[in-house]
Amino acid sequence: MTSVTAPSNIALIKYMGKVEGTGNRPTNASLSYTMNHLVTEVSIAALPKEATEDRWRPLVKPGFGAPALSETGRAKFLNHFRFLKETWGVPGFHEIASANNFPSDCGLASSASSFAALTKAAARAFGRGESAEELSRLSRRGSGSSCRSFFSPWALWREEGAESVDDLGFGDLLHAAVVVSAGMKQVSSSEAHRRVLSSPKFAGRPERAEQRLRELMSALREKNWTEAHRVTWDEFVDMHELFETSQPAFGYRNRASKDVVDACRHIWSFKNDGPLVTMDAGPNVHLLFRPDQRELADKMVTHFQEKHVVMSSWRGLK
Ligand code: 2P0
Repeated sequence: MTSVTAPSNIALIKYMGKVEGTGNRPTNASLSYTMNHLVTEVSIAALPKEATEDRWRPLVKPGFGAPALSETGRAKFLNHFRFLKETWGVPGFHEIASANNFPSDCGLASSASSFAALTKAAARAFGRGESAEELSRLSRRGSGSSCRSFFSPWALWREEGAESVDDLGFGDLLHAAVVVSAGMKQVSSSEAHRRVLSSPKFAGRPERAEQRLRELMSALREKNWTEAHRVTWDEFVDMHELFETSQPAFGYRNRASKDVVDACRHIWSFKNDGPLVTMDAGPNVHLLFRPDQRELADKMVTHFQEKHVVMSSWRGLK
């Protein structure tokens, strides 16, 4: 049996919108920070010769919880495994077990860590020697955002697969996710990718994202945190406005998300400093702090914990 883990990642420049019919090729490049504290573990074991199909089960391991995989989610996961076996000419059927080290019902369950871990585990189980870049390209076929989970701390995904970016400043950041809602999403990410194409605001979206990517990478290289904050903020608002102007419109932001985001804006307005703030395709709010902002990070986490669960890279789940 082979077991491996892979981390999740949070995009600061978002993958939102696919070039149709191309196996998760994005309409714009994206840049993410790897959340090495939030991982999926996948194990793969060969089934006896009589087996007629691959199957999935929850992995049981202390500190890990099984992802709440829907029927569609399970099929997507097993389809990706079949794709990998076909690509590598691997015969037979297997049992895949997976679990996350973060609660699966906390609204952070991202497909990124699961598909990256599955791709890595399959490569290990079948004795493959592909590079991280090649595994990233293969993983993209299963779920786009997973291709960025092969590199740390920063990953840049332009088209086929992601690559490492080494010269962005500030070192290891502190990550906190303010979990304002743990419910299942009404609109899946895959559906969101389809629907945003119908928004009138999608016109010019790839250009806006590419422009922000250049601005964010320059800001991080030049250690301009304020500019990195501005660009990151504009980008998540742009993505959520696409959702909210799609046809039919949908949205993930709720009152609690707005309160958390407003509190961050308030901090920035009186301190001229604060965390990078972003939101994924969901209601929860992600914060990234520089290592020297530890005191502020602790204060903000303590404050948000009065009402919400906060998962942080330096204090764990509270
Ligand atoms: C991202 N998201 O860049 C963006 C921002 C959500 C918001 O990638 O259909 O699960 O499996 O390729 O990767 C979520 O979409 O979509 C996502 P598929 P995926 O992280």
